[in-house]
Amino acid sequence: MSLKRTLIAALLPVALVLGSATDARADGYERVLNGTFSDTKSPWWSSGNTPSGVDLGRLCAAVPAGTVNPWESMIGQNDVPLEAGQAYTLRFTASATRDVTARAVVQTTASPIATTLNKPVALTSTPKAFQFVGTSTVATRHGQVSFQMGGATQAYTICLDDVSLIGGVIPPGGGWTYGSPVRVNQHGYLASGAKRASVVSNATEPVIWSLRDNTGAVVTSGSTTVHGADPMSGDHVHIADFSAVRQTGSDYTLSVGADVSEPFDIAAKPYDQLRRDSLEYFYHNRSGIPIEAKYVGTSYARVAGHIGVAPNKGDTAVPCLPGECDYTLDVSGGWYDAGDHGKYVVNGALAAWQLMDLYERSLIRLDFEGLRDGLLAIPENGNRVPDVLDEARWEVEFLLKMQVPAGKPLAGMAHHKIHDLAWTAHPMLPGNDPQPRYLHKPSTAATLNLAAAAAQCARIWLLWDPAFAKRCQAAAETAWQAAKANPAIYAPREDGVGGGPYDDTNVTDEFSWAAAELYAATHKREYLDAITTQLTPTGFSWKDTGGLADLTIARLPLLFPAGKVLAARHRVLQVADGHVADLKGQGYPNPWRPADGQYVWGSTSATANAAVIMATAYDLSRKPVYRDAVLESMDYLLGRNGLNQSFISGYGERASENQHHRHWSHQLNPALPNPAAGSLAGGPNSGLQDPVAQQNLPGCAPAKCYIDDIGSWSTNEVAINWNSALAWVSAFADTI
Ligand code: 9MR
Repeated sequence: MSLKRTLIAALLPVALVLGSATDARADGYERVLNGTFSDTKSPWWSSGNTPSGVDLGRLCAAVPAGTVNPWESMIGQNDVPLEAGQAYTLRFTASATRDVTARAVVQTTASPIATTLNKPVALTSTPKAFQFVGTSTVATRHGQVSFQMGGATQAYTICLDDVSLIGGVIPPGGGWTYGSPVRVNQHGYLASGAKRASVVSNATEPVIWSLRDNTGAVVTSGSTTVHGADPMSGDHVHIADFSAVRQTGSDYTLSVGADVSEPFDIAAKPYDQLRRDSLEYFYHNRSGIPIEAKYVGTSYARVAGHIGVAPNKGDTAVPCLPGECDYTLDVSGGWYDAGDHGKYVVNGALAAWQLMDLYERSLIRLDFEGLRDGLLAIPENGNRVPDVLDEARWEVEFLLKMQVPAGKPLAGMAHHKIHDLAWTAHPMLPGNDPQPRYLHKPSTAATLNLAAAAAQCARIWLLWDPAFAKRCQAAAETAWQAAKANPAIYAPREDGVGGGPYDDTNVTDEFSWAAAELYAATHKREYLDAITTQLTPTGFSWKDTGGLADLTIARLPLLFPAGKVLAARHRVLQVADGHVADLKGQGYPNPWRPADGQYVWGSTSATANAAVIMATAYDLSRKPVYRDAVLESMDYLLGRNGLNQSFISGYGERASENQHHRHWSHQLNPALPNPAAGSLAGGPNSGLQDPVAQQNLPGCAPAKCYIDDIGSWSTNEVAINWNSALAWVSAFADTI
């Protein structure tokens, strides 16, 4: 506990005695979310045998008879923050359809369990208000408030309302410190590239910085330029520029007064390992194949997931959701999307496309490393095919399996996704997932993304495996025809239980992107005419793929009419200029700046994809400004940001290590590993959609809405489309 907090804690009883009206802490801070059940149950849950729902603004649950222990039938809320030594007051109103005694509990859930309070509650049919006080012996972000009804001899219904837990001295969203105000790329700077740091300082005049080597000797000094207020982080920022230093070395530090940055390297090739680690992320997350210790080491090795072996219910013969089709498909293989075990065609196609694009860039720029068989620790690393293509093929094979078979309704369309019926608990190794899995109905967006990736596959694999290329081409053209015949089948936003929705109701962009790839593969006029979108400052994402048409055209100047190529190149440069301006206009070097000031879910991928566009501009123009901006974007991802946080696990002193993932769950079970090195966290997200973010980040500045906690799926998940962007940029950064 910091001195300041110790003082606050010591003074708290005085404040309570005096009843200070001005001290918000005298009343304590609310620690549960949604205690009034105004319209939704979330984030409250109940045991599987205790179905519950919101009824007239209360949470009511059907308690079964026949259990023995209190905890065998529960209603609860997790991730409630508790502070050691602080008193908490639990209040609620409850009733039951029989006269029963339940228990009200505040405790931690991991052993050894620390109990703040555990009280009997006598319930009748008349709602009654209860109040209990207890003191927490531990500090945790993962306390639990629960109502335990197990042991009932007869079934009954319990209803709860106005649940409140008040206490603690750290305000919600407060108590954050971000370490040194001197913010650097904590991994390392390219010796021949730009080297800048951001310094949080309220000074309105430049301040002196010093660069020290790992002996502590000052290498050089200079003074900052005052950038000023940075609206996205809320910080007042200076910039220190030490680009002139080219001497390689490890553990340099940058200091301003007594403040010292995290250590960093200056290296000739700082990104060679990251380009491989970020690609090996995909092998780690493969479905349908054992992940072998000889490639990943013993702590990451695991059995194959979802190959029809119990307790798995998939993925070798997966039915549709009831009533939606009369067949099953073998959809084994592919990559798990993210922290969940879902597999989604929209996103999978984008990620596979980005890896194939990375390969193609390597081919065109003669980056032999990117073409190397043996680059990665994967089973196919001796098959004389570039490893990055092997990895992409693992996903493309899965995408092809998601197509509706000939002779069936909607033949040629792609099923939108396959995933568990309900969300599985954490931790959960893929092979242990017991949930039934279903194909969800086809969508136009999935069909077109499949068409795009399969067309690109057809072009690229001609060189390596013509038979596979032919299969890809047939799948792509069939998908295109099917999408044209069914141009408006949209995946619903509500379909988000057990898997994400990847919903999208505008597929103009998907048509256009697929058309660009199909034209490159076939040269059929029909496709050329169907390219209707352009790259714009909003770039591209899984939902907005229109800009990718221009990237494909710019990548393949010999395959498109000259007029289209010139226009696409012009737009790439123009959009890249906008990103460079946004990067330079911010206190921390983020080329992505949201027009509405709100950071999005997966914002680090928006940064990485903006860097992809600037990198493409560099490839087209060879202007150093683009190259430097890409490198500075890496600085942002690797720690030069408002949080002093590297979002890439294993890279930097303060790197994300608790990303939301079903089995990289060390935070929940020390026997399991942290995310593998090179895994990109989603990053700051103003939406705060998960309870951990809601508890700990309210009021955050957009660029600071991030918490490295496994429970924060809306700020700290990993995902294939985010790592594909990271892999692309890392490979680029390794070749310039
Ligand atoms: O990356 C997706 C983000 O753009 C959406 O806002 C969010 C909510 O729909 O879903 C994200 O994707 C998640 C997917 O739905 C399920 N697997 C995990 C993905 C990353 O969080």
